Formats: sequence, structure tokens, C-alpha cells
Amino acid sequence: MSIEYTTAGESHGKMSVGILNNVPAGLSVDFDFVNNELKRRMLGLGRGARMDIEDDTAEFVAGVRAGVSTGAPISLIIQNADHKNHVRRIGAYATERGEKLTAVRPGHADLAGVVKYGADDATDVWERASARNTAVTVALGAVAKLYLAELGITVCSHTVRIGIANAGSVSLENVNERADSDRVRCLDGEASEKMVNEIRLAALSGDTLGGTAEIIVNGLIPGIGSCMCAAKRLDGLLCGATAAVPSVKAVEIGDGISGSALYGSAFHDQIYPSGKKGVYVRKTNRAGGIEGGMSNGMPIVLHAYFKPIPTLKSGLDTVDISTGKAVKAASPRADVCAVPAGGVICEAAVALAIAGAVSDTLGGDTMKEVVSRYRAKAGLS
Ligand code: EPS
Repeated sequence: MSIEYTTAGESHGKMSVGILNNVPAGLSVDFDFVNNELKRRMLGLGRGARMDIEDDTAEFVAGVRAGVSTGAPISLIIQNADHKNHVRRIGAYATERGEKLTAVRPGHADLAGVVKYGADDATDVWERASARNTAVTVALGAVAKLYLAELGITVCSHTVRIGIANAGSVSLENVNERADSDRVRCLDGEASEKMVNEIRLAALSGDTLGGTAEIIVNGLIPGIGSCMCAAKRLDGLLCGATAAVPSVKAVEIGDGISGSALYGSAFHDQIYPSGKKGVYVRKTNRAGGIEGGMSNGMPIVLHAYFKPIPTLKSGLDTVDISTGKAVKAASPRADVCAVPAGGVICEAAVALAIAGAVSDTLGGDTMKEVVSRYRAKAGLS
């Protein structure tokens, strides 16, 4: 049974809910760590006014006793502070439907959603498709990170591009600590200034911006994932998990995109003896730590490419589904740029996917079993 999760919640509903299944008993759940991860998701220049309203905090309601997992499904809730402003409009006990959202936003879930659910109003679709729900992903991802930390596996991220401002090559020491102290989570000071400028310019013209975040997993031993079964390939699982983060439109593993133009002799990470029996080394990591659908012992490196936020103050051309007439799209409150938060959300999605793949390989009812099996697989015991 592998670690897996589900979420529920509307953006302005009472609360967001998450359930994480198959976490072994005996995992210490550090509530401060989980809540700090939630704070990290709210940071970054370019976030909308909603971030001033919320103070995201996870309340664990099942599966954890005295700060330790019991083996039961872990359930947590995050209250939506903004719900108090929408009580009459959203939720099972709402007394009115509120204004219909019919000027469907290109790039958002609105039009495909109303067609799918036979609605004449995009509100229900918008409420559920909102990136608000990523708060739950981050809280559950924090628990997955704690599980991985017991095995010496860490996940971090940083911003490498916003709009046309690109980071140069940077040191990858203490990535999260350094990135979190920057307004756009960029490790290159000069590029960070340019990114800040890009966001300010976009905001001034009522526009939005996307960009790229790099996500890195350190400490994963070789052999997690599968070369035998397509559904268990680690590359597929990680690309799927990352692309499912709202706004992500492309995912690159290692140097997968630029490498597709190279000769094999220039791309592949050649293998050399280390001098120690059974231990081999590589001088490069263009494969991004994955070969044949399995981890190969090198850091896992992914790039998540975020489209610009689809809700623009200036409004995009669209059709009002109630009249069929050409109008400007609805422009409710939204972020100008969510790439800094997007990196944090991708960390969570990746942590959940790696925890899923590790637990699929190792099983284990208790953390003690998981740790000893992981060490044995790594050849450490
Ligand atoms: C978000 C909450 C949302 C948006 C944003 C992210 O809240 P509201 O709709 O009340 O402003 O600010 O979501 C989007 C930009 C989007 O397109 O869904 C959050 O908590 O991260």
C-alpha cells in the first residue's frame, strides 16, 4: 500500500480538507514544520490580496496522536478566513447563489468546467479549481517531507525564471533557506531584481506573468520507481504530480529539453569506478537522477514551467455564456505572478509522489520497518 492523498474544499468554503493514506505508524509529525511550509506557500512578490486575509494553519483531526502517526489515515483541515465574507454564497448551507460568473476566463477551468458539469455559471468550477486548494497539498506534502526526512531525503526549490528575467548559475547549498529570504525565491541577486521589476511592470499594466522553478530531491537511493511497469515509472509519476499543480504547463527532467538536441555522447552521464566495490560515480547529471523510470542515486532535478495567471485585471477576450456575446473575461481578485509560491507547491507535490514511490517499494507498517528496509536497500546494513 503506497502513500497517497486526496483533498476537498472550495476556495471560499468553510475549510480545505486533506487525507493522507498509508502513512506508517511512528512518524513524528512536527506541527510547526507543517505550518511553516504553509507560510512559505503564501510568500513571494506578486501574490493577490487573499494572502493578507489568510493565516494558513493546519489542524490535524485524525491519524496523529500526541504528535505521532498511528497508521490510520491522517486528516487535516485548513480554515478559510475569507469564508466569513462568503457565508451566504458558498457551502452546503448557503442561502443564495450570488452573482453568476458567465464571462468565462480563457486559461482557467471556467469554460471546460461549465460544459463538463452542465452549469450556467462557472462559480462552482472556479471555487474548486482555484489554487487555494494547494494549501492542502502543501500541508500533506509537509507530512510526506517528514516521512522522507527519516530516510535522509530532502526536497527543495528555487525560482529560475520570471517572465524574461533568468537566473544565472547558482550555488545549490541550503537552497530553501536562501530562496525563502528572497522576494521571488531566486538565488541569483541580480536576476532577482530583474524578476521583481518584471512583476511590477506586469502589475502596472493589469497583466500577469509565469516562469520556471527548479525542484531538487537529494538523498534518494537508486531503484525507486520501476522499469517494469509504466504506471510505476518515477519519471511519469513526477511529471504527472508536477503538471497537476495549477498553472504548470510543462515539466522537464534534468536537461531533457536542451539534451534532445545533443549527440548521445554529449548527453549521457557516463559511469566511472569509484575505487570502492559496488559504488560508481558520474561527473554529470543531465538525466536528472532518473534512468529507465527509476532513481539512479543522483539528485532528482525537475523544472516546472508555469503559464501566466489566467485572471487578468485588463481582461481577455471571451464570450459571455449567458448571452453568447463577445465580452471581456471576468477579472476577480488574483495573483499577478505565483511562481515563487509555485516552487513551494511543486516541492509538496514531488514529496508526495516520492513518498508514494518509496512506500510502494518498501511497504512497512511502522517507520522503524521503513527505515531499516531503506537502509538495507541502500546497502547500509
Ligand atoms: C489562492 C487563492 C485564491 C487566488 C489565487 C490563489 O483566492 P481568491 O480567489 O479569493 O483571490 O488568490 O488563485 C488563483 C490565482 C487562481 O487562478 O485560482 C491561494 O490561496 O493560493
